[in-house]
Amino acid sequence: MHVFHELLQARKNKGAGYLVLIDPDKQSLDRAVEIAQKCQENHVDALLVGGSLLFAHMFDELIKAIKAVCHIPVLIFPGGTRQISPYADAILFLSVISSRNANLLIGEQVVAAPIIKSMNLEAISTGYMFIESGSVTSAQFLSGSLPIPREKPDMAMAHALAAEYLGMKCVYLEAGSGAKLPVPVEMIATLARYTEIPMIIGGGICSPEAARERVEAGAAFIVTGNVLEKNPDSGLIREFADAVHWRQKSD
Ligand code: 1GP
Repeated sequence: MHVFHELLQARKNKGAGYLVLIDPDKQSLDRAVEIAQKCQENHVDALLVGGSLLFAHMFDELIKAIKAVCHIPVLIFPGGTRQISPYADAILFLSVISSRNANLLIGEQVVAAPIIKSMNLEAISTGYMFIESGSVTSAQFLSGSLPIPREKPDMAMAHALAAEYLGMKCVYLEAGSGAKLPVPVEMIATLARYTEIPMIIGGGICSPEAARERVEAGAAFIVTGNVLEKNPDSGLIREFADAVHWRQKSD
């Protein structure tokens, strides 16, 4: 079964899906594998691997090591064309639709596409948009683009609708890793009213309650990164999973 289809099934059965981001630059390989294992044991639906930069020379090794101990899907969440690996199950094929920089909209994708094809990786077409989150995040800074203002849900909705009409499979509203403020609930609710493609919401989500509020507003998938890097506690992972999987009570 294709990874995207599997994720949509998880969403259908559980209400929403819970994804955990593992940034290779934020911890050692061993610790990353340990977090991945805990995620699998505590009902995380899939892992994202990637980061804004990539200092660590262990991208392939990390994914291989995770795949050796985890059967949940591992998706690449690339900060650039250096972050492509044949060992992953799929890649979020991002186009930064909140930007007006042609390179981020189509240039990087043209470089990456033949590599992805040669690796036979599943590419999940994703409209990626930065949402203002209280301060400039690494991803926003590196992209050199302005985020969508947080008090303008209609602006985000128009971008998501454009992504849908362009045939993208999902949109990703990104407040940025470690964001002061997560994507506003009202913005998610507006998108849910007008668009049909699934919404991935990430950046600055620090509590199960914040995750749940966003799911209730219409998020299809919730991503957390920092909160578990700081405290990779199995109980906390399970609380997040339970909050996101509102249709299913965990055992
Ligand atoms: C995923 O970048 C985020 O979109 C992860 O953000 O590290 O703030 O959870 P946090």
